Amino acid sequence: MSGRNGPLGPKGLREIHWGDPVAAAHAVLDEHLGPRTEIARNPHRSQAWAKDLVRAPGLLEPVQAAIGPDVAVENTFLVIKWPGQDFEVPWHQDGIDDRIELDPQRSVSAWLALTNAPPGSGCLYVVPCSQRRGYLPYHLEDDTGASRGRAQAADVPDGLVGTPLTCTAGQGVLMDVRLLHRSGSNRVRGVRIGLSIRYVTPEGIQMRDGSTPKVDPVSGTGW
Ligand SMILES: O=C(O)CCC(=O)C(=O)O
Repeated sequence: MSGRNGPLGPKGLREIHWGDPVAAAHAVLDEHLGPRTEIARNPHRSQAWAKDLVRAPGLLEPVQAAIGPDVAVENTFLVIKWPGQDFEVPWHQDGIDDRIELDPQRSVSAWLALTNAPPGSGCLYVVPCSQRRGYLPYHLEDDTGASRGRAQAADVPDGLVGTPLTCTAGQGVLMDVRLLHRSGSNRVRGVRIGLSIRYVTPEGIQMRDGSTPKVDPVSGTGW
């Protein structure tokens, strides 16, 4: 299960069906009526729908199968892409930035489709097997970018397209925290809502800025 491949095997990703998206999508749309594209950090700390979602059995079971029974959420990141706006998330790896470094054997990242995410909707693009190269050099996206200060992989070949991960609402993907991925702008008619979640186990997180880790345990007894 481990080694250079990481806990999700050679491709570094696993498609999942996490559950019923209807309640979560309605709750998000009640707050984010559009048409402006928005991001919200850590909704699992304040929103009932997100607290429930990070514990959904259809999600937790594959997460625990990958990294073990003691699981906490390190952060969540909600992206609501309304059509017709430029909003791209550049190539990056979820497990590293100036603040943290996640142990790839003891962490996993999830991306969940709360609405359909067909081709052209701003779905994720991934580079399967890229986790095998480990953490790559990065720089921080400037304040004007969609990622607002998040790490952006440096030295990615020009024109790298990646493999589109199209999902229907209720599907998603678990990713190795070293897997290179990005997303594009939404050019279809409907809104595209996605929730990213970083799961860690005890000792799976190292702070690079000297701060104390802040995690929200969701399962197990090791906390
Ligand atoms: O939802 C998106 O478009 C991209 C999210 C993402 O890549 C992330 O949060 O790491």
